[in-house]
Amino acid sequence: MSETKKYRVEVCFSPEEFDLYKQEYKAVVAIDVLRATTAICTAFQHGAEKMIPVSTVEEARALKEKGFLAGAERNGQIVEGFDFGNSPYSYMGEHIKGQTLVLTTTNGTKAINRAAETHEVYVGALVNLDAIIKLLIEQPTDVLLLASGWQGKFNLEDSICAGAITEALLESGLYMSDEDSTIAAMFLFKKAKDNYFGFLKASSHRRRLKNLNLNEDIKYCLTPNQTEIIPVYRDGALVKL
Ligand code: 3SL
Repeated sequence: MSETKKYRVEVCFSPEEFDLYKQEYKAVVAIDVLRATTAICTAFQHGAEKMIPVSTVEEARALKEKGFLAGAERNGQIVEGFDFGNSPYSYMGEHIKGQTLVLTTTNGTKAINRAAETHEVYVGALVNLDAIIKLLIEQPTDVLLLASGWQGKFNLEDSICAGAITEALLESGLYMSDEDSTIAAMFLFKKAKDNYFGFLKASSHRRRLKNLNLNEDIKYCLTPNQTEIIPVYRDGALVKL
């Protein structure tokens, strides 16, 4: 009796480790819960047409000079001269509707661009958690969940989100996993799922954003399932799937 093939889901804790994982997967979900991928999902929910994720401030500035609305964040703060930083609240409202936006952030846009060199890339966050899970169950594929981390290092919030996706995919019976990083992400999710805000209290990025008076951003970013939109990378820009 032949066993049905299972698809593979694994978690990569940082873009720095991406090369160790990247060969085996057809798709990547890039995750930066605080705040880049949340802000991106929010912009599409508020009518953005496209978003061009760029890795450097210089690239963003060059596109801004060509007339694009552009967001730039470094170390949690708006880079001088840009229209927005990375707060999801900046990406809500009429000014977003129909726009092609440019965005550069400390980690999130770099993770997206890194993965997009070789893979189909979806943008995931807690705000579109169930939509990502539904997509990967309805259209199963070998998928790597790529946490953006912080400056190449592990972070808790992206790992928890990756753990939530993994648990649902494994429960579907369509997927298997093999890596300890994936098991660890699921453990973290199980511990955190009843109170993300409380669980992340001591986390480095929550503290960093709190010190910048961005507690409302944190609450928004940690509230699951606010949109069904899944941004996908196509030809140099993110669009709605
Ligand atoms: O690292 C990133 O890409 C950002 O999301 C960091 S911040 O939340 O805007 O500080």
